[in-house]
Amino acid sequence: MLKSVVFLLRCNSNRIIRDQVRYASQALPQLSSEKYNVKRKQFGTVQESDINYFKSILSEERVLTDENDVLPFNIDWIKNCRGQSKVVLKPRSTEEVSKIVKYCNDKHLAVCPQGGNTGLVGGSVPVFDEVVLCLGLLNKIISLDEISGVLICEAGCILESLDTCVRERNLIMPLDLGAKGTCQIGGNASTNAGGLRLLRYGNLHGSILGIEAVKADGTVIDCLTTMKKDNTGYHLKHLFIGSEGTLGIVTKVSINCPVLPKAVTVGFFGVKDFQSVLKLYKSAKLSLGEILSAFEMADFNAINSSVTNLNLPNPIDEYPFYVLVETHGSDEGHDAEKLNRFLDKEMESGLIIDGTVTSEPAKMQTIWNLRESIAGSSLTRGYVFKYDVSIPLGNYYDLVPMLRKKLGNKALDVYGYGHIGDSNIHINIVVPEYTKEIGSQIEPYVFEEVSKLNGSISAEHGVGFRKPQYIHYSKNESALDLMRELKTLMDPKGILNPYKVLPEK
Ligand code: FAD
Ligand code: 2HG
Ligand code: ZN
Repeated sequence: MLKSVVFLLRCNSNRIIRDQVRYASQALPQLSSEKYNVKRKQFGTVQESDINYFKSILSEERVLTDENDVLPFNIDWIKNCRGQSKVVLKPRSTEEVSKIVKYCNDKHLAVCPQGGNTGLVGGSVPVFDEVVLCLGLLNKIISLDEISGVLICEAGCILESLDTCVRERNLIMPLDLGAKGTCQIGGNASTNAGGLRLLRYGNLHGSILGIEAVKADGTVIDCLTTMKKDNTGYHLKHLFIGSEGTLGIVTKVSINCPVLPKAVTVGFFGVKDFQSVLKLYKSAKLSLGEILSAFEMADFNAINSSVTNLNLPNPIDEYPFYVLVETHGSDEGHDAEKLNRFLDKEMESGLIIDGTVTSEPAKMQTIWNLRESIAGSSLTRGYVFKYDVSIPLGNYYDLVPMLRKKLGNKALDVYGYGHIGDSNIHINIVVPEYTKEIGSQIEPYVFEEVSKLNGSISAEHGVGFRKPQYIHYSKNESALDLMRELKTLMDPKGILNPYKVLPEK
């Protein structure tokens, strides 16, 4: 039976955001414009008359202008970028978003859309004085069809809250990531977020069935279909998925939710070298088949970073590499048996040196925490250069030892971890502090090497503010020209998220 639920989600991540803000105000990052030597484009500057207009459509309390209130919206999650916006707007509906964007377009005011501000490439914060368009109050679930599994919701819904909600109806969200408690579905759509189970549930170009978005001139594009099949002309939703707020503001999505697995099992294994990780991946696909839902790898330094910096327990001994395998299936005994059989087989073959398999929720959570916490584990040690690349599996790990050798003791730590099933490795380089000198030893070197290996310089986090000048390593000039033509068509004045994604000609 078709069931429709209309209710409001409460934002359960305020605490996380506030903690981050307190830290940010203690140690303000350098202004992005100075750090990266960027020139302001010829946009208008927000005037008092503009603020009055915004207050007239949103009401006083949803227009932030106090410096302290605005500050957290100017700083990104890794505290690498800092913008200089003077105003944050908090619309509550598509109509309000449309009015704001139309007004900004008419007045030539630049706009920076912001979701949960967990992006890792500086795309979510302004560079200069762009108006910050905070989507967090567009947080209503509009409907959930329990039979088809199609959820329709507003862009500001927090991923974890959506997951909690659909779980009550025996469904799950098709994506999961370490930032789930703060990131928003509109931000996920706009970055085409990958995450921990892409291997099983596919990427958002497939899971997102429809999108409602607001163009730069304020036009609302309603492509919010709930149909899995819709071949009526151009597939416009894809323009907004992964375009990082440069082509439009995502206001609603319809998304296909898989069924809640009755049985979940997690294995955590110690492995002697990277070749064994690859062999194990092949073997896991053969042994576990359709129940394999995640295959993650992390080197010793990555796991050690969670263990030593965050005091998290490691359920097994220390090994050069670790592999996390998860299954989603329908029969607990059956799935655990399959995973145990895989463990026994590969312990005997020597691919797995040590391991643990569990279906107990608390134990599974401990293992996932260890993996998901790696991203934030070194942030208190200094500055972390983060690379998010995809490389064909045979060469997947090559860059980590190369970077260790190249940087020597200039780096406090270099580690690699990631989503093997997606050929996506995250390389984190921890240095005492950011300097241009160390930056120039790493970039463009990393991107050149990725390009030589036929990889992508951005597998899942996007291009944002940090990588437009390197996008040519993964996109040729004719592709970039088409991107520019699309941008001009959809946002002729270039007000949406300037300085991001597209390189200067
Ligand atoms: P924001 O950071 O606010 O914005 C990201 C970009 O999207 C910006 O360019 C912004 O302008 C734009 N944007 C946001 N909302 C909208 C909207 N409604 N309309 C138009 N544009 C919009 N990413 C992965 O892909 N996989 C992972 O496994 C993963 N793990 C992470 C773990 C941690 C601990 C952290 C901090 C980040 C991780 N990320 C990961 C990166 C990040 O969480 C994702 O990119 C996420 O999708 C961003 O969502 P957000 O709501 O925070 O968006
Ligand atoms: C992950 O897979 C994220 O944990 C974050 O994509 C990666 O911070 C990173 O480098
Ligand atoms: Zn990732």
